[in-house]
Amino acid sequence: MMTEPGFSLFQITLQQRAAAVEDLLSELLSDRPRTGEISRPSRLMAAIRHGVLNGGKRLRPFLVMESAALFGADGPAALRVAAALECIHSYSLVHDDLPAMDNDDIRRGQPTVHRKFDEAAAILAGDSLLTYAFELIASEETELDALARVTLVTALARAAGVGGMTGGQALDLEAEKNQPDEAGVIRLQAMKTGALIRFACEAGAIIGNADSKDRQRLAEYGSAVGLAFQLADDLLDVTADARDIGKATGKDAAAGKATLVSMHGIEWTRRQLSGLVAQAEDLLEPFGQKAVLLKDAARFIAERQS
Ligand code: GRG
Repeated sequence: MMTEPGFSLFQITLQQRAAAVEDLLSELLSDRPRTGEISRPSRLMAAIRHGVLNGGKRLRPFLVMESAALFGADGPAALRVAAALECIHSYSLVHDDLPAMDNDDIRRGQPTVHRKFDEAAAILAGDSLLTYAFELIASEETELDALARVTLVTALARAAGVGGMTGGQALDLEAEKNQPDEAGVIRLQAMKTGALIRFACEAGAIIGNADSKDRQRLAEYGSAVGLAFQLADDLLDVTADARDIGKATGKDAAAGKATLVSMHGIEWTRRQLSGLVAQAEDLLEPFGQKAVLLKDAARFIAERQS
């Protein structure tokens, strides 16, 4: 493929994958009731669309699609799983922004869902996205055999649940009071943000019917990238301007929350990020040229500015 001047193949592919998943999400989240539904309340649907179709980077869908591409499986089934994962990610942001959690007014440069609508709408939008994600994967419209769909549903439920994202969020809320040590911070981050990113990469292997060795390799790549993602996020909280990243900054320090950046400093964090990128690249070595965009993704996530 020819690349446009100034844009890398990675950036172009990220945009193309994002556009494809957004097209599918627009269709899936329209006001039109789908088979088996009685109706779709229009204000709730508007709140849901505001939470999902408002300009995210779509990194998790990209990771699903590119991991599936390693096994020649980046077709419609992978796109539906990618869309389902973005529904869960978006729900987590909508709920995380609520007054009872992080109490944020701006997300992706726009008013948060509870600010534009109200708290009840934000809670229901998140609940709806969570359940819809599982329907999307389990549905017979997803062109995968039943075992693959059940395997994906199980892995996603674990990643999003008490042993993953929601458990990590609970530990994170406690962290402001009980100041976890380094191992505690790494564990809570692996749960809160790492688990969904790990799932994104492992999902590609499940969709592609990969053997257990390759599935494990992709999951480990996802863990390295997940940790890098969170470290980069903590770094941005210290170094970035809120206008540039479309959300509030300086929140960790204001909340007295320990992060690896507050424990070890900016230079240590940058060295760790380089080490995680190298680890991610090593894990992808057996896939050769096919994995070049996933290697770029690891670097992009570690060096991201938003
Ligand atoms: C409330 C159930 C529940 C869980 C919340 C993931 C999470 C757990 C909260 C998000 C809070 C937060 C800002 C965490 C930092 C890492 C993160 C998930 C950032 C946002 O993800 P991006 O950068 O966002 O991929 P976009 O907007 O590009 O989709």
